[in-house]
Amino acid sequence: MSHRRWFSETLTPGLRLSFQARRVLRHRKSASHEVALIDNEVFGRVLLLDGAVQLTTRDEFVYHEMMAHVPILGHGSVRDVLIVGGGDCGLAEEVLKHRGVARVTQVEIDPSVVELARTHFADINASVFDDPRFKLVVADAAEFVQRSGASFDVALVDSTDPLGPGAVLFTEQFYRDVRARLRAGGVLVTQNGVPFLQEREFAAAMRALARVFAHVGGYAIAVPTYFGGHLVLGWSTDDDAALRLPLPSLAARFDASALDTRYYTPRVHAAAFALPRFIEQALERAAGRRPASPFAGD
Ligand code: AG3
Repeated sequence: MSHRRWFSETLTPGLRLSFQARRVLRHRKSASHEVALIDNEVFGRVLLLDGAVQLTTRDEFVYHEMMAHVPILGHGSVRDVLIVGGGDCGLAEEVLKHRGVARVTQVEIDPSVVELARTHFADINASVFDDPRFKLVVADAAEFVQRSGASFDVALVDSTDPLGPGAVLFTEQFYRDVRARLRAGGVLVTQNGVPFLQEREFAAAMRALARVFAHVGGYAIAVPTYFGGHLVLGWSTDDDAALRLPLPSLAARFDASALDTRYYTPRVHAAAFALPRFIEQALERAAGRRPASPFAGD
């Protein structure tokens, strides 16, 4: 019999996804979150914020590669990237692998998450802290995008789910303020949860995005510890050129980037926009139009 403690994701009423802790590395309330960091036999280090899994050492590559490389390679000439949230800095690491990226501004509300990740997720973020292109701003991102005069080619919202401090990052006003910070051809990618379990939240966010941007779509990824099936990353832009890029051009960009990936490939990039029907329909209903997609003309 083991007496090791179990930690649970409690995001969905009626369900618990539990991880046994070989070690509890941190469990306390910060100013904005209940933070739990444990070491688990299967997934390695597991970070939970307010009872929702944020990342694990074992499967973080899926989410971080797909959130970074799909918009950056699709856009093709990204210089300035805004990251909203992303306190573990695993996303910044993927973004900074692109040599053409000149500056990454990351706006995170909770510095204790950054400090914790710096100690315990060094294998996925150590390079970020020595990179002169990386700038961390400790602030509420909703306020930051309202008052900042900076411009970005890509904005990535690496948020928690729409509860607590993260809720403001799913509002129409926030999306309008982000849009105002994007250059022509700019793309916003958002964390939009697992539609199978979070259909209402997914639809609400897509509805808000569709009120703000000319083209709204999404692409699906499979992250083992985001329970409930595909997680969708939202894709919003006023210029859908990046979606119409032929696969051979994308493949050429990928080769030129010399990225060493474990999930992302140009084919996976294109295919991820082929959404399972229930997700595509939910998106279409919410947006009031067909999702922006490389397959939109099919
Ligand atoms: N933040 C997004 C986690 C979303 C999980 N939600 C869910 N399973 N419904 C990830 C932080 C990684 N940098």
